[in-house]
Amino acid sequence: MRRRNIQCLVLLFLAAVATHLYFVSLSPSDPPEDFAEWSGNDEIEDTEPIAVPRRMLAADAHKRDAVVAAFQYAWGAYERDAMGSDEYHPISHRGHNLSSSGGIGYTVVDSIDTMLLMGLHQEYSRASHWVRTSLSFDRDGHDRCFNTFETTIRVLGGLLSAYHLSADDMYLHHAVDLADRILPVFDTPSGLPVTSVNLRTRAGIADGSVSTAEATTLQLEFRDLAQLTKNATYWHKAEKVMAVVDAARLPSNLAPISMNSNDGLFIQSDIRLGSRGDSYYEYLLKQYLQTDRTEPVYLKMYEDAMQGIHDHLIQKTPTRKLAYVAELFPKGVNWRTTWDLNHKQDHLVCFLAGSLMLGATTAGARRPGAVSVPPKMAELTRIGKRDWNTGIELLEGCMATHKTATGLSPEIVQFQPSADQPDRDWYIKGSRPGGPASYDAKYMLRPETVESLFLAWRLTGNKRYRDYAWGIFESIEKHCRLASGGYATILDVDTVPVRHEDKQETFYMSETLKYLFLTFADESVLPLEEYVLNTEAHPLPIFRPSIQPMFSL
Ligand code: DMJ
Repeated sequence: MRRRNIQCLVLLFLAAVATHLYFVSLSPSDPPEDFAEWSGNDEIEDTEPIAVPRRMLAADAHKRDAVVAAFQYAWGAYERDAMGSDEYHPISHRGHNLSSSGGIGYTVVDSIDTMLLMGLHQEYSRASHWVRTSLSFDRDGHDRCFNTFETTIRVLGGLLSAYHLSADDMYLHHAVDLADRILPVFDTPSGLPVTSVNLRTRAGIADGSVSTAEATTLQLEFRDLAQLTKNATYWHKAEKVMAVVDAARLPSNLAPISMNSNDGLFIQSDIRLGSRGDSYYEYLLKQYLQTDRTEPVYLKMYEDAMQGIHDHLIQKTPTRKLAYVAELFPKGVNWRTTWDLNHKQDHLVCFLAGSLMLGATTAGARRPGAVSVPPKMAELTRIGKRDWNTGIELLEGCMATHKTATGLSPEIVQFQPSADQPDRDWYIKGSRPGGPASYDAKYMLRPETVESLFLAWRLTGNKRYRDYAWGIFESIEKHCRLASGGYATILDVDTVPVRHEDKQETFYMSETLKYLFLTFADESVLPLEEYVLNTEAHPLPIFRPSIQPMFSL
């Protein structure tokens, strides 16, 4: 009898070990079956949702501090070699300005709120001193101009979030100065902005077309400034763009990537969630959230766009069923067009996974503010559940693209089988492990996957996402960190030892390290109920507008 008991115990032990090993062995490309149910919390749909009090997500202090140390390493090298320069080349130890007459704070301003969130007082005090003594927008720029979108998301966004987190008026004064210099870009026949601006002469540089993402990713910043200053001009200029885009919409509710700033219509061009398209979709949701869900017009645009994405772009690979977002190429002229599906996904698209999850728990909540962590399916609308599931699946698809020699994902992936890579159902165009690398094979310290992992962690509390984020951080430490200081782009994610390119992108300190930090920090450092993050990860507070919006349903 005793022997049988011992046998039973041994069998039970072996079964427990096998179960444990099974779950540990789940790789990014092998999501558990019925993944939505696993990650969320499915319950009977008709149950009335009840707000469940919950414990705050606590910090993982060891990992959080490692990310802070990485930020100090990146900033320290920049400060040593290139303090005040717009861009940083860590291998040649030099900076570079977008203007021959001096920097406009591209890197310094972009990094300040990360220092504030991380509690880096010494770095912050030197950076704010530079802003106080050296920042000027009285600059011509190379070829006399700056990019409207990049200047807005990095510098205006950075100044606004620095103001919100520090309450130092200096940042607000600079933000007003910069925004006033940018405002002339909206003086076009349609109201769509032009791509470039001369900050010194305060003139937009007209070139007829503007990318959709660039035109529609200025709104959080200008609306925030309007709310702070009570100057309605900022609001209405940015808002007019959304009315123009809404009027130009295609029946699919998807947005081609180019617009004509004269007539306000789409130019026949690709449809994609990657470059030149991405943050149009991101800001539909975030504009709705920014004003505390008081503007249903953005909810409608967002829901319509997400329907279009589900109808036309979301795909799964035939073998491993990896979810991804394809692109559409137009064929034909003057909109007598058929569209070809292209199974290509930019790293940039990985923002969509977290954005869909955030949308599901806010726009897709049956009762606003009454969604558990992780959400119970009864708390979400039908569309909310669809978006939640798609977000989770897309995130697994993005993680599968990290199955490379470096553990880092390439700039562009083709989600199609290739004879060279039988063990994964995607490949990098023009590249072969160990061979010459194409542009697509780079990892340039981009944030989009860790941005989605941060949101997934916050919205589920599931350690799986922290583990993924930590894996990416370790790979960055191993392959992108330079012994001489700073971090650099790597040329081919599939070749080790890696070769570097002489560039530390500004979004590494403003976005990638901030999202990693927030993933391991205490939730109270930045509660999602109180802030939206602009597309450069600058947090802006949620508010009820004191300015009367003019664009509505
Ligand atoms: C950032 O400048 C912003 O996130 C932008 O919206 C897209 N690209 C980069 C980071 O990859």
